Order: sequence, then C-alpha cells, then structure tokens
Amino acid sequence: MKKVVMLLCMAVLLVSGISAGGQQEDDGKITVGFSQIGAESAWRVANTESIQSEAAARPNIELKFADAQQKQENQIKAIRSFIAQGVDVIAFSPVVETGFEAVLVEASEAGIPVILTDRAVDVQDESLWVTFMGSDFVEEGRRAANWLVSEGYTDVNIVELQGTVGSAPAIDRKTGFEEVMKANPGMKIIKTQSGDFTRSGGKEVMEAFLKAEGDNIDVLYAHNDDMAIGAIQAIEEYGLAPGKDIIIVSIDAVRGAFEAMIEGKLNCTVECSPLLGPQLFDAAEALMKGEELPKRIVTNEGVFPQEVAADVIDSRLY
Ligand code: GZL
Repeated sequence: MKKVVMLLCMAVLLVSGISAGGQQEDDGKITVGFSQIGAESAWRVANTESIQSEAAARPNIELKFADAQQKQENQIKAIRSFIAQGVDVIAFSPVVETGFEAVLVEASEAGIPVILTDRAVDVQDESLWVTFMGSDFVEEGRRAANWLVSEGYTDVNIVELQGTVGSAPAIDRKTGFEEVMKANPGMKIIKTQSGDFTRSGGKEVMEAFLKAEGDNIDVLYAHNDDMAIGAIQAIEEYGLAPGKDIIIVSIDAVRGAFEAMIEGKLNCTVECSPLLGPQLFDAAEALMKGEELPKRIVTNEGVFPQEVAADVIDSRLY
C-alpha cells in the first residue's frame, strides 16, 4: 500500500513540475534568495546595486533580497525563509566565516544549492556550497604591503584598521599583509584594531591610535577605503596631513578613495570589485541547466596609486 501512495505522490510532483527545493519549473523563472550583509560601506552599496540591477535586467530571474544589517542571526533567518519558500538557489555574502554550518545543512537537505559571493565560510563539509565567487583577500593584503615596499616604506611604524572581526576579508587581508612584512623586518605594526569596515569606526579607532602614538605613526593600513576615509578626518583633526605625514594604503578602490587620492590625502588603494551581479546570475542559470561550476571563481583586480587617480576616476564603475 505504502508503495502505491509513494508512486502516486511522485506522479503528482512530476505533473505539477514542482521539484524538491524549487519553484514551479513551468514558469521558467529562476528564484534566487540573496542574503546581503548590510550597507556598511560604499563597497557594499555598490555590491547590492550590482546584484539588484542585474536581476532586474534578466526577465528569467526572480530575486528575493534580504538585508541583514550586519547581523549573522538575520542572515540565518533569511536563509531559513528562502528554504521555506522553496527558492531555486540561495546566495549570500557571509558576514563572518563561522556559524553557518547548520543552516547550510538545512539548505542541502532541502535540495537547494548555495552560492557564496564576496566572502567565504569556514565549514567542515565544503559540499554544502556549490561555488565561491569573489576576490582573493590574501592577495589584496600582499598587494597593499608590496606597494609600501615598492615605494621604499620599509622602515615604518604602521597602524592597522582591521575589518569586521571574524570576517574573511579581515582575516585574509591581515594574513597577506603580514606575509610581506616577514621579508621586511623594518615594517612594524604598532597598533591594530577593528573599525568594522565603517567610516565612523575608522575615525574613532584612528583617534585612539593618534592619542596613543601620534607622531610615532608613519603608515596607516586600512582593510577598506571607508575606514581610511574616516581615519583621514581624524588625522586632519589631530593636526597632521594625511597622505604626507601619515602614508595611507587601503583596499576596495571605491570612488571616495579616488577623490581622496586626487586631494593628496590617500596614497594607494587596492581594487576589490563589488560588481558580482552578472557572475552570480550566470552561475544560477548554469546550475538550473545542470551545468558544473568551478568551486572557486576569482575576480581579477588591480592596484591604483595616487598618481593615476585623476586619469581613471571617470572610468570607474563604482
Ligand atoms: C570585500 C567585502 C568588504 C569590503 C568592505 O569583498 O566583503 O566588505 O572590503 C565591505 O568595504 O564592507
């Protein structure tokens, strides 16, 4: 009897076209549930714009977008909601590396593939996510330090504004920078603290650095441009000239960084592209066609020193 019921249920599913974890297949639309970290920086705002505008440009994509306001519990809630709604694909930028394993198991058990964008997760079972697309943050940290070395800043006291504690970019950008420092013993990090990737965080922490170390600071390494821009304000209020008295290198290459470089207040920004929308929906469409995806899709990026800022700012897309 049980077998008959099972066969009948499968027949109903086949006829209605509803697959495990998927929307009605016959409307042709791919429903993507996206959990975004928040709007903490210009980079994040540009990343959201890229995802939302690309979804709007694709008639076959239905985007369900949730802003977590930088809270992991909100990301977990959003992913659970996407599972309950039976979306076809879940994608998210994890605010921190750990703490997502359980909800990713739930997505897997519901038969919904998960795409990681921008940041990675630290889970035992890497089959819980299909692909991770985004920058190589360790390389970004190396590039920031290598620019200092290339300019001869190798015997310097450095203060470091770290990104969100526990986040992949904060962990990896520190790792890459310190890898280069190992070969340059004259480079010393005398103070390091998180500014949480925000302008206000960068300003507050830089004020504390200046109070403690003021004229002893030669270089600021900021894990993103927004914190560097906040720190520039603190440096000016302290009475020093950012970009001259304190050399500043940061990461993202958002428009504000180019504007600061043109003003001579920032010395170099390492690119980290937020424009992941097209790659995300290409991947979602490929998944729905049953195509294999590479486990890692790395975005290609550059380094922009102050001397090129005025020439390239008008061509920047974020
Ligand atoms: C990097 C991204 C970081 C940016 C910050 O890919 O996760 O988060 O560097 C943003 O500006 O807040």
